[in-house]
Amino acid sequence: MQNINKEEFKKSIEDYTKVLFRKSVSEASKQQLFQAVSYSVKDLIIDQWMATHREYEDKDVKTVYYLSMEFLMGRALGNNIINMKANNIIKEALDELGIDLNVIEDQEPDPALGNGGLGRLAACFLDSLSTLGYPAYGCGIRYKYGMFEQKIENGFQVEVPDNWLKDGNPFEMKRSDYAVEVKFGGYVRITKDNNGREKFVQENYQSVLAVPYDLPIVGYGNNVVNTLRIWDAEAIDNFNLDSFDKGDYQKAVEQQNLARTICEVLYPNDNHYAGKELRLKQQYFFVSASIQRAVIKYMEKHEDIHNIHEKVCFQLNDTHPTVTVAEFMRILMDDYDLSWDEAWSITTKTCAYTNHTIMSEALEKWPLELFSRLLPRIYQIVEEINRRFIIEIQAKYPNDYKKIEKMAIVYDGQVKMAHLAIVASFSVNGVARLHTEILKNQQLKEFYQMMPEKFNSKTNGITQRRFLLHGNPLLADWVTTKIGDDWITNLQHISELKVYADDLRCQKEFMQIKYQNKVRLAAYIKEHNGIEVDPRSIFDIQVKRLHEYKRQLLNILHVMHLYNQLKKNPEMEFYPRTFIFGAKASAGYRRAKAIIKLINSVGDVVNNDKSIQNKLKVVFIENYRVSNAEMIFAAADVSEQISTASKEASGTGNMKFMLNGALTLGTMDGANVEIVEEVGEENAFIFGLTSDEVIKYEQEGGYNPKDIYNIDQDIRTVITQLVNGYYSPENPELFREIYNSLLDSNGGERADQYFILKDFRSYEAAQKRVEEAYKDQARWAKSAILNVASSGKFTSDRTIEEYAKEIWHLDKVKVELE
Ligand code: 26Q
Repeated sequence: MQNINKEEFKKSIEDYTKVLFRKSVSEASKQQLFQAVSYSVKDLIIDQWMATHREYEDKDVKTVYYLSMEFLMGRALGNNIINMKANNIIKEALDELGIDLNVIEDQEPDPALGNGGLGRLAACFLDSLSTLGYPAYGCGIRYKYGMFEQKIENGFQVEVPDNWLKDGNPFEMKRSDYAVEVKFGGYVRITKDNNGREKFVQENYQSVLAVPYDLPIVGYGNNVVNTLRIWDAEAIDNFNLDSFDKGDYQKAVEQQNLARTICEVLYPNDNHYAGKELRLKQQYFFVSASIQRAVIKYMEKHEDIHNIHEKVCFQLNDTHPTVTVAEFMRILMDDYDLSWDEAWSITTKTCAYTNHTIMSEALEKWPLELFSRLLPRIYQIVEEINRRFIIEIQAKYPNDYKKIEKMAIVYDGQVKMAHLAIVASFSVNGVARLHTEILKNQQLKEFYQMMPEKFNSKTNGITQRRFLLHGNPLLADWVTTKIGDDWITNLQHISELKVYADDLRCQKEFMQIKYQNKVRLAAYIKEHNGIEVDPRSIFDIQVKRLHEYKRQLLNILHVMHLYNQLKKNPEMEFYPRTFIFGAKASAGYRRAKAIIKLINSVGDVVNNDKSIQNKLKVVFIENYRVSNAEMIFAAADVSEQISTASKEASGTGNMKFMLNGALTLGTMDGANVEIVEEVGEENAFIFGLTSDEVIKYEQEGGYNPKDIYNIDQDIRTVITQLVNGYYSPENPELFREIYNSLLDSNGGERADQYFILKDFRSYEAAQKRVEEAYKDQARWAKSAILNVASSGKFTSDRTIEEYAKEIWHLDKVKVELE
């Protein structure tokens, strides 16, 4: 590790406030101090960053390029300081300057270049890659506006643009010398080269300049700094806007507009495909730039392109970067004169694909018309991949046209990106064991039967450095006092805590820490929501993107039911409970937004009803994001993971809650299955249909929720309250759509397609078990400690080791500082 000199660091901060803002430390604003501190930290990172890349070049290492439309990084300053193990010294330095590090950290905008799970997973992976010493680039887009900021107005979600770059980003580094051109549209002219071979030339295209910005990814205490490279688009400036030639002028303006729009904004869709032209432009833009650079970099060190797969791997984060396949083929054939077979052989040894969802509405299928117009050369290559693949299908399954219908890449006027990704990749993985099994046996079964060797499972993980060490310092210190600090890089060892689970004093200490974290969250809620919550009540939390399959609706319907019971019988046994929600809904997802309004409406009624003596509170935390998530996980007693079984590929919030000692209340879905396997069913609350049962119902065309509605009086009461103005007297029709979705089928959509009424009573029973368990504080504490102690499997360090060994075949490096 590098030695940090406190006096020099203080001087650096003083210098930066001067140079950047012409101010002394005492005159500078908090935001200016954040900038000065961040630049000073970046200075400390630079030598490690350079040393890492020198080592990579010297050893000519194999590198993974993690291609992702999303990187949900969260704030960098605090994380960088922690990973440099510079927390204490920097705190001291700032103290001496009269600056509070927490206040400074709070000035940083939360870089939100992602929607939810998939983007945050990419961020955790980068942290682990650096910490483990694996050579890697994250490749993505430098959106000018990230995930919108959510405001709640009168209970409704309102989206506010997230101008995260307005004060500049002190950690980024523009690399203009690495800019490349990316071409769109036009047509392909076929000519012959000197040897009579066909050459494909794209003509009359529009292009933009892709300019990379690099962000350092600091490994924990090991001098390794990898790079997150995010691309911005600039106008190509070789066109003369003063030109009198009308055609040129028009084209120059169009190119400028293209450059302005491509990186403007992140699509706020989560698990939902929208066939927008700009989205495809974004995909090709960052993919083409990343692949071009990867090839140039390789060729700087090697004579011949034929062995590039020995040094380079492209990991596709879902289908969003799948044009990688065709772009790489294009470069190999058109720029390096390889034959189809040579190019195909290399491509299929370089690309690997991760599937993150089985939700059919998330599958990317691009209309041929759009795809071929925007990417004419890429489209030709996709057609040829498809043609050859269909010949393979026919050879293997003669006369079986069903197979072609199910597996073709180009079919029904669409390009099916998942099929392209599978056919061109040497590895196809799911993100939890159950998810991978569903892929193999249901959703991708034809592909699995034809190429079983490609399929593998990599259960997701999370970084304990952000979600325990940084987010929950009290618990982190407690763990370290008990078992030492090895868990920070070897989470498996956290199982050593198990011996303390039965120890009364340890249980008390643990519950005391949980209580303090609940006090911290209660203060945040008081400040942001104006709601008073009791930190002694059970904190029951569901935070994640709002989606019907995640069933926030089941949760709030159950709250409505509890409230009805309390009203009927105010003296009933009832342990005080605070139900906490946090969720952004995609801007165009009407039903999801109605559910947010419902949660807030129920909160308004319940929280202001004196007759229930504060036993029940409902809080909706505005603008849920990485920075407040860290605090929320730390304060949770109950972790709500209640998706319809088979729908949640993995979930990663479930792991963050577990690491912070919350007990899972969940269905047997995604990684919940493996969580329960690790911690034991007696330390979790499992309910609901199994994925097999759900899949069986679906194959039979669903079930009839009216049977439940007719028989079950309590459920009927709750459902009726959706439309009788009980929670929306000003507009009783507000929740009509939700009501209808639970009882009636609609077009292709089944009634209650996510089995909310079907699982309601089972959920209620599990909630009763939660209450009983919590009353026995010793038993609860034991279970909570066992959750922390059993979370070792769910570190992203383990996940990345598996990817590195089984898919990427990377070697670790050691970086020494001179
Ligand atoms: C697709 C096309 C057009 C616009 C947007 C999209 C789009 C964007 C984001 C489609 C899907 C996503 C995000 C998916 C996602 O976050 N999936 C989650 O991935 C996690 C990490 O593997 C899992 O833990 C979750 O279970 C899964 O839902």
